[in-house]
Amino acid sequence: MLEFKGLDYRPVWLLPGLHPVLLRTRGFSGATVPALKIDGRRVQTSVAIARALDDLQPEPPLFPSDPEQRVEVEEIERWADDTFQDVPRRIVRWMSVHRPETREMIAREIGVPLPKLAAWINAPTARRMANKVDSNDEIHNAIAAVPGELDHVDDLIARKVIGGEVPNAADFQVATNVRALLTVRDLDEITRGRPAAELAMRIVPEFGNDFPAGLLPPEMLRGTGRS
Ligand SMILES: N[C@@H](CCC(=O)N[C@@H](CS)C(=O)NCC(=O)O)C(=O)O
Repeated sequence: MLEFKGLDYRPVWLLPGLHPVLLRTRGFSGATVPALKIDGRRVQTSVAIARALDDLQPEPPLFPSDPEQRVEVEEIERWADDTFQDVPRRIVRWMSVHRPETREMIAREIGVPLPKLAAWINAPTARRMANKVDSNDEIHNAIAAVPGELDHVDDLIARKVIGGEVPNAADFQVATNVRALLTVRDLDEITRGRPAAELAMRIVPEFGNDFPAGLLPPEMLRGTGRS
């Protein structure tokens, strides 16, 4: 969204899992990233950030000026933030607990010194993060939900509420979550070659490394083929 608006920014990467604490030490009151400092003011949650950026730099706008269209964009934004987001969240957090190599991959990717040790130290934190979103109980449901949620995204694109030439706030909220699912290569059969995937790659071409196939149990993937 910052790049869309042509705003200069300096990204700061925090070690996943430890980031809630690191955010506190930087004066943020909430525990989640993305977290933004704009001229000393702190803004958290992607929904609040979209609005803060529109206030700061109105052009190009993240929301349509037509009130009805704005309501529609805000509804999709809310769905992606409240509901859809839990799908990639649960899957990735499940892997970070049950597949320790994913913790090492992440540590290595963000350049933490001694990634093996960092992955080991981060185990209890990974469990806590997974528990926060009921990853253990919900992993089956989360995987089973992927085809339906992506069909819904394809449908929104077909209806042209998202996926237009100029992205809106809902595009960013939806596409980032689809992009997170694309990194889980076990889901390739469900995620690839559909409009949702194209949109995700257009909005977020770079998203860090993929999680290689073979991490999710095959029995959980059964029955999730193309609907
Ligand atoms: N759409 C989101 C995403 C927020 C989010 O869930 N971020 C995760 C990334 S791992 C987080 O920081 N979680 C910390 C926690 O749940 O304690 C937002 O509202 O900003």
